[in-house]
Amino acid sequence: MSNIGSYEQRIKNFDWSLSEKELDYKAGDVLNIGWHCTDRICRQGKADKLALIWEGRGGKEKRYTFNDIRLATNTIGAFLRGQGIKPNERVCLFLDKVPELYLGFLGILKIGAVVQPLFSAFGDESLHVRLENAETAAVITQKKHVSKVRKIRDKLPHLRHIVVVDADPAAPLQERETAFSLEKAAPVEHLDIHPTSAETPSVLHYTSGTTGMPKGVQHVHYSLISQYLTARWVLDLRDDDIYWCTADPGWVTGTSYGIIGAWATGTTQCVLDLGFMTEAWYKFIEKHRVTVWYSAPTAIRSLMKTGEEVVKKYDLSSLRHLVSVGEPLNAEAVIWSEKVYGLPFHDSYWQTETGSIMISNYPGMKIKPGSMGRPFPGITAAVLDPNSFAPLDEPGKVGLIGLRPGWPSMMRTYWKNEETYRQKFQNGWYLTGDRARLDKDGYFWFVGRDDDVINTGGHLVSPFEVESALLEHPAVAESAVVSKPDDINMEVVKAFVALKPGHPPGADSELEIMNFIRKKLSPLAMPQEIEFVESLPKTRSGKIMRRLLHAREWGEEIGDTSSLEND
Ligand code: 6R9
Repeated sequence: MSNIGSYEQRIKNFDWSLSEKELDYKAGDVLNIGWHCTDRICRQGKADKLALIWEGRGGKEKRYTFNDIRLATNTIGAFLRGQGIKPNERVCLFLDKVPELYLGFLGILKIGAVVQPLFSAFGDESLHVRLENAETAAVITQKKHVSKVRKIRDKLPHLRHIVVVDADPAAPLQERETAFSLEKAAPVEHLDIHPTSAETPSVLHYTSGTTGMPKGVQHVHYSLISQYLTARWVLDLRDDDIYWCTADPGWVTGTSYGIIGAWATGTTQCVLDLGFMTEAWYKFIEKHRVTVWYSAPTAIRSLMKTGEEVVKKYDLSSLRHLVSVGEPLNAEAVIWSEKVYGLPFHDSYWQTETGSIMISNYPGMKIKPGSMGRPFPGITAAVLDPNSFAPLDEPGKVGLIGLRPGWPSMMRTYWKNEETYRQKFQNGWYLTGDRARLDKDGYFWFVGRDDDVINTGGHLVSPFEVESALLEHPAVAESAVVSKPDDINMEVVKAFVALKPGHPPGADSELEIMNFIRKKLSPLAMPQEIEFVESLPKTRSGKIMRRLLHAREWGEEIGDTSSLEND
């Protein structure tokens, strides 16, 4: 029996106080995510339970119990406090997926400071924009990344400390730099946790940059109430699970569920400090007996590309629940995973701004492949008319996904950008900027970003639909569909396609694939042009940067590309 039990029962009379009770929280209490994920779990008699199994390059492994992470987060917190970091100041984590990233995150929260996690692969310019905007007081980094910070530190008057977690005793540190070694520091048994409350700022996440300039999304400690319960009911985390969230904490999935959701529920989680590699991933699941796996469509598509044969080389029988987030999960991928792993991927939909899962497929609930599922209990989601912002009554109509504000993990503002924040609300709804349709059973079907839908001769074509169809073609490994200008139809469909090995690009392939789509969807949805590429531009969280391809087609400015994978 899953944690959520019956979805229908759960949505009746749902109240967030249910989650508050499970976390022993009452309005007005001190609420600190750092404490909840460590000290509280130890007090529940799980001090010796494994919290983190970490694997680095070359198979190097480290293990931490809940007591170990309680001590480590105390130690980091005390160190930062000793450096003069004050509550509410921003501390940036600019680290690979090393243990200090996960432990630093909670240590910063324990002293009431605000965590600003950034992808370690960011270049100095991307880093500069975000540190300047957040007026960040300290950056915690590794020696391999410190040169990027050195390059920009003179332009950052607020940056007082650059902390290097693996400083080389032989290489001298420079101005504002301090060495801190978690392994060598004396463990701090007792730390005065800063008495943060529900509305105290906690995490400042810069959005993935799929649209426009990066914005700092401000979350508060009360987000825990949503993150905890969604981890229990969507990820279905239980006491004996070995959980693997493949997301980097530079992305909200890696913090809400790769740190907070995992540890607030007292779950053992593993981390692999390595990019995507099919066989290394399967080996990791086999070795650690992973039971719950939270990943993203881009990874799933890559696994599909490597095929079924390789799956047979590994014992993946420990897996019991698979969940996906970040991009549309194509029906094809759900069917494929059911076939090869014996388990379907469950789609989940949310955003940096929402802080936790909003719409999802729940364990035990019927999956309609290609659908995102239904709203989490306590979440009111609707498909809105794009002009009146009133819910569309008729099922099947495409509109904007709106969410009724008021759930615990909703962003509180965009950092220093209240105006843009306010513009996200209309007629009492928070506008996600995504489009979907609702079916008669209350399932949401993603159509595209509000700015992605292709209007060809008055017919709306979803790039997602075309991409899904393209994936069903045996030669197609990956695709991105954008609009391109057209004299008669205003816009037509253009596809960028990466082919599987052994399938040569060329006019024949192009015609073949066009016909395939024409037959499968409609002549309108058929790409008028297919451009074959080696790979597609992606954000660090794996989203295809359609915006970039779109801008190229329309001869527009490309805008901020700081979160591009290959910049
Ligand atoms: C968690 C996260 C949010 C945007 C969102 C939407 C897209 C996320 C999706 C999905 C289709 C899903 N998105 N999950 N689209 N199906 N299951 O991804 O946050 O990086 O802020 O991105 O990603 O467009 O609006 P974030």
